[in-house]
Amino acid sequence: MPYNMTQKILLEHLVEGSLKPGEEIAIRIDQTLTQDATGTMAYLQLEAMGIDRVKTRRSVAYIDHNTLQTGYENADDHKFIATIAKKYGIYYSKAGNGICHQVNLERFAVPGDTLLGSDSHTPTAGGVGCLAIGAGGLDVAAAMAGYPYYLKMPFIVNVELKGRLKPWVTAKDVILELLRRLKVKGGVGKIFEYTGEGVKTLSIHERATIANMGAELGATTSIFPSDEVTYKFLKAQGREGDFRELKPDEGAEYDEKIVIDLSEIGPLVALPHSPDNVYPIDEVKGIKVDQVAIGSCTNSSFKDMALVASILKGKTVHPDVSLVVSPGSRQVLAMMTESGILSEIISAGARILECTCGPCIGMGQAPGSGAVSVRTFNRNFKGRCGTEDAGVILASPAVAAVTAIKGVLSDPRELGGMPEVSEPDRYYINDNLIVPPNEDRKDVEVFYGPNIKPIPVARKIEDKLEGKVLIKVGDNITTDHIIPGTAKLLPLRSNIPALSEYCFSIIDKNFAKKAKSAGGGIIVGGENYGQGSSREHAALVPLYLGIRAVVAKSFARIHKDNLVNYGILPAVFENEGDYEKIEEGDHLVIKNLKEGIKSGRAILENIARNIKIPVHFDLTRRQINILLAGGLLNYIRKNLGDDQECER
Ligand code: MIC
Ligand code: SF4
Repeated sequence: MPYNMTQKILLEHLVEGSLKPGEEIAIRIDQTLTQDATGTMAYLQLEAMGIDRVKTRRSVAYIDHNTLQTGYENADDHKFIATIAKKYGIYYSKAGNGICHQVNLERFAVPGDTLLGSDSHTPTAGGVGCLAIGAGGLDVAAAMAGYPYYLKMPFIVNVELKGRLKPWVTAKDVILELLRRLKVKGGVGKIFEYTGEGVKTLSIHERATIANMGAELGATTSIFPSDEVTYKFLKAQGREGDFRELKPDEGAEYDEKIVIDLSEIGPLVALPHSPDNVYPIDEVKGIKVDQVAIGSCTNSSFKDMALVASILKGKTVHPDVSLVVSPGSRQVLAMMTESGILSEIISAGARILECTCGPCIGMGQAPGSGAVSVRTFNRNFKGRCGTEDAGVILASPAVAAVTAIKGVLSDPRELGGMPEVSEPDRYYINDNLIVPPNEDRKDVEVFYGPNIKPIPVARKIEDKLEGKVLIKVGDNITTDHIIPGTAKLLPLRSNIPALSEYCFSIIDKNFAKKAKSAGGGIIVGGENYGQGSSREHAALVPLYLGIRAVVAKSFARIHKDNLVNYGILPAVFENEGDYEKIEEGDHLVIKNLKEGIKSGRAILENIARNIKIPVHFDLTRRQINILLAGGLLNYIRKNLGDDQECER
């Protein structure tokens, strides 16, 4: 039988189940990655699993998010992660080495491998044909401990790329075109597999940009073939030994098909406050801009920087604009230095930042009040940049660079001919900021700073669930709404009690107070509740505040898994219109919940209005058992045992 690329990799890694869309499957995980904003929790959970060393072929802990050290917290967390890495046989990529997804692509991603990462943009590695999935920290800890990763078999969408991009049109515009067509929930429950003649016209970093922002579609992952372009890239990274060809078999089948003619796309931008609020540049150019930020795991490769430099060369950044540039990795920065493009960018007036996530997660460079910031990043949710009333516009590096010079949102095509920028034949290779696993791990003492507080313990589901509706929110609520990032709150990622004060603060500053005084309660949400980041803090903080259930029209994949992993019930309205029948302050009850969870359905009573509302639970058998056991950690401890560990 002919297989597509996803099926090939899944079959090679299948531990349980069959590849029928919607069925639960379990796959063996070859590699994991964590970053520092999700890593502390993931490693605390790994410790609780009582293993001696990681069971994966390779696990890497990156320091790239929480790098502003305005107090002791982030530095302490880094030391915790460094010592844990030593103890459990994990590679440790130090601060300054680069953003996890960029460094992973350069140094570790392998075609045909499975990778699980505690960051939603883990699919970036799909650029080299790796099946890379983002998950909550607890799921990643379980994978490090050797357990397989469970997921509902997604539908596989074939995106056929035809033709070739026109000058000044980039990979960013391709994924913005998909977001324009499908919207932020268009990819939920799906894997996007790219094929077609157009693929070979794209470099690995261009492919990675597209795979990266598949996360904004809500997709489980995105994957490209591994071909001669991949071989050339791996060889240039000194890793040709990792190459393996990957392509779909002749006649391979897909659940859906989308065709994109690359030559028909023009430069696009996403206006505030959603990555799917996409417009052709022609329709929106001229908007006055205060800040331009170039970087992030989406667009910070050497080629991106070289294109930016070619636009900035000999020019000066507009007097009203602050241009900040953060190269994706030290490899990129070193090559910018060697090639001279760094000085071109500096001469134009750019401010050079560390090779980290930086402004993308509001870790510095928050724009001024009411400011407009054009960014080559992947998310523009309200408040994410650190300034609640600022507006972030997502754009390609070409649009960003020309905008920085002109001071208004501009079309790079007005610059005339596009400079030729090619990928290097050899990248700068120096892994001295990656500490390899220690063979002698016995005497390693793990360092715990005073900011590390115990993780809240998941509760077992009770037969009668009741509570007050503490907040009712609309569609596409992101995990940035549930618990924001930014330089102020990220240092509290290992301190859930302190972090909990900010739950939903972007929507309702009194939420935490209300939740505490009510002794917990229920959240009501719209469609695609919990989209965006993988941060399990968006489940841990509500758990700490006593939230027992979220009732929504639909859920984003990673967040739903996180809720289940921490014993919070995700319930879905049987009839979407019933969303209107609940208001904040209503008292809700579900009786016979255990039976309801097992049968997949229950009745939610709105006591205040005397209305009965049918809800269902879209849970796999395993998720039902996790909820009944009181969360994943308890489930692993009680129900599995070492004999069920994934054999390698
Ligand atoms: C993000 O881009 O939102 C983050 C910060 O990288 C998150 C992880 C986190 O919240 O720590 C993600 O994408 O998963
Ligand atoms: Fe970092 Fe931004 Fe990428 Fe998240 S999206 S990993 S914050 S660069």
